[in-house]
Amino acid sequence: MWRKLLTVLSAFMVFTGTNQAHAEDGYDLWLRYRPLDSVAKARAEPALRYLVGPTERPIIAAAADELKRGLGGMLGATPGQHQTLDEAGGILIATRDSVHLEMAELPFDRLGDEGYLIRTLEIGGKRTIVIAANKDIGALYGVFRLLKLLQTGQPIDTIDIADAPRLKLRVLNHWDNLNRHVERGYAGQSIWDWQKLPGYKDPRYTDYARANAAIGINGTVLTNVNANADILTAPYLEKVKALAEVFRPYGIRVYLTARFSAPIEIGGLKTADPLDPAVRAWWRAKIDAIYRVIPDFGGLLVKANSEGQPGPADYKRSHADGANMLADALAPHGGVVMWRAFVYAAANPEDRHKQAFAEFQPLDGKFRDNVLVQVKNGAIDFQPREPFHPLFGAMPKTPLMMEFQITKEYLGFATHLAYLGTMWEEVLEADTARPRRGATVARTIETPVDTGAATGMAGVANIGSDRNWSGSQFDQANWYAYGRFAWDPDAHAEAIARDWAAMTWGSDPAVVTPIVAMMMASREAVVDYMTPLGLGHLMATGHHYGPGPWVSDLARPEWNPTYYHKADATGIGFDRTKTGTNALAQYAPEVARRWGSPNTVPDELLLWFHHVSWDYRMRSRRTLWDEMVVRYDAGVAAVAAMQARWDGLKDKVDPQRWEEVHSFLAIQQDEALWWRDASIAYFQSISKRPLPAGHAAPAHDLGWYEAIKTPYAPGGAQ
Ligand code: GCW
Repeated sequence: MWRKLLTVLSAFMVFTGTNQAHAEDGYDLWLRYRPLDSVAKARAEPALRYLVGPTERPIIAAAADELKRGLGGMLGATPGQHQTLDEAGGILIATRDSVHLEMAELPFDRLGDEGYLIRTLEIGGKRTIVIAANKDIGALYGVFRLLKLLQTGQPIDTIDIADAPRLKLRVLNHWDNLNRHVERGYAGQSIWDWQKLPGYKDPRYTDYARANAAIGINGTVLTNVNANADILTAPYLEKVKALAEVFRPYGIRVYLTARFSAPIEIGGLKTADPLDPAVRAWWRAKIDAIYRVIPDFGGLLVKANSEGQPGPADYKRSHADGANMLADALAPHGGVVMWRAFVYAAANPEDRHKQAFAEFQPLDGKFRDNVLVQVKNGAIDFQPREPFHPLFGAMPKTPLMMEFQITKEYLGFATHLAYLGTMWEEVLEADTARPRRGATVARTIETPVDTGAATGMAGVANIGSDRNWSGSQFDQANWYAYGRFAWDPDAHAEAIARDWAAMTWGSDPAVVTPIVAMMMASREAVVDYMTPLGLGHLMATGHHYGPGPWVSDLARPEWNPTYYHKADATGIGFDRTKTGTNALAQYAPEVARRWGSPNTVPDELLLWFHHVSWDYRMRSRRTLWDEMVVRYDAGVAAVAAMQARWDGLKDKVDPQRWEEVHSFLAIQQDEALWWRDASIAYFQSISKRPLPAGHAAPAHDLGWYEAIKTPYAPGGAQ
């Protein structure tokens, strides 16, 4: 068989030339491909002398290109192209239908449409690395995996890996407006330069696609959920088409947001009622038109009847009525609707925590097969810590898609180092206990509701026009980790951090170990200095930059921090037990029981579910008030510890990126202190308790903190 394999091959490359080192600004993300050290290089080189693959296919061509680029960078030579593979070994990229693999008996059935395997085989006494998949996209993912092995310093002498994604839809949500403002974006403008599209396809779009394909992302929603109907007009669809063409060789489909009132705004109709035949016909025609322009269009994402967005409730119709109308129009083309469950209503006095569940859970089973309900990880809004959303596990007949926020709207924007992998892992491994114990959130989103039904995860992107893409070097890790969790919701944050650190900063353990330590402690530090012990939503108004726990005068009650912490002379916290709003009843009885008593709820969620006395005895034996102060200080101290670790890396990483991180950590230190001082000053004005011994008084009085205004903080809603 291998004779055949070795003869009918379309292209391969040998190495010539050298790789140029260049200054580091973070642009290369996890695709840096810097030269390997001499030992790793010597180990890798013999096996990698040749590269083979059917490069007439666009995705395979992209895979071959990437391999060439990666090996060229890491081994210090550029592969050249040849027509046949000789007996010297090499890399074969192939799909199941390839004649080269006819006799190989590889376990393709386990790989699905997007999985791959990588195996080292002896051919003529030489090593050949076979990257094989059912479809081309699997081969591309396999190439990225092989490159990762090299980047992270793994041996490649004998490889035997088979991997496949656990979720079907792994998409980014860009909250990008057509004027290039990015809502909750802290990394510059939108990378979509609509003005120059379709005429100019910025090379950056290709790099975006490469970076995403490297972590398995297979879809991107280009536009903000606070939607503008213009994106659905013919001129914009031509622009979207241009982007779709760039992304296609990387297995990435484009999706758009649909403004529910588009039939009125761009269609000239009088209504957008989803049961009105003219409205239905309008959407059908619009969606047919989209597919004529973009045949592999992914589908639509909708935010309806939330925060002022139009929706089916405007016509007294349900979310299912609205979603199903779009789903019916998309179904003939294989498209999906991602319908967001992030809804809460101005007029509804009910605990905001309960509103999405109350509205959506009764609709279980009422959505078409090609609808996914997209649920934020928690019931409020991407706080530094929230319990998992009670909808997970509670809608067994409806595909529920996880929505994470990669951009750090509530976690200090770009300058606070906060690795979100630990937060996502915490949510994904939480036990919903539905229908029985052990049904983690990960399990509920991974398990299709029927054979072949859609599954998915969405991440609100932190990508912008900044040279480093994400606003800071470390925020790249959140984009990276998101992709890894979307591929495998049972993945581990620490292993992901390790890979990212090695690929981004260098695989030397003296670099990786302290960086991973910084990352793993970082999110808890933010929780501690902003919202310890289950507090949440205490950020300043509108932009959410800085502390605002005192704010109580906003039009809607649930926009006010005081609504969330409910501090008064007796104590602090939101009673969501039976004596309060009973939001706990939306969880499985086992979960509700555990969280329903201050004695059994973890400290981390105490004030989320309970209003407790300032003098309540914590597990630490400290009073609640003392414990709060201790936590604020622990958060600030954790930032100082990150600074010390980073200082120790000064000579071990490149100067430009080191300086940037160093400066950002100093900003974070100042702001952590600001949060700590402002919060203590405010809560002490209510608790009237002294600070525990050894903990300093805030630098200023409460009025000083309340007077701080930052109207130009970036990323606001527009
Ligand atoms: O987190 C909040 C943000 C809004 C956002 C909204 C949502 C896009 O503050 O900016 O709007 O959630 O998720 O729809």
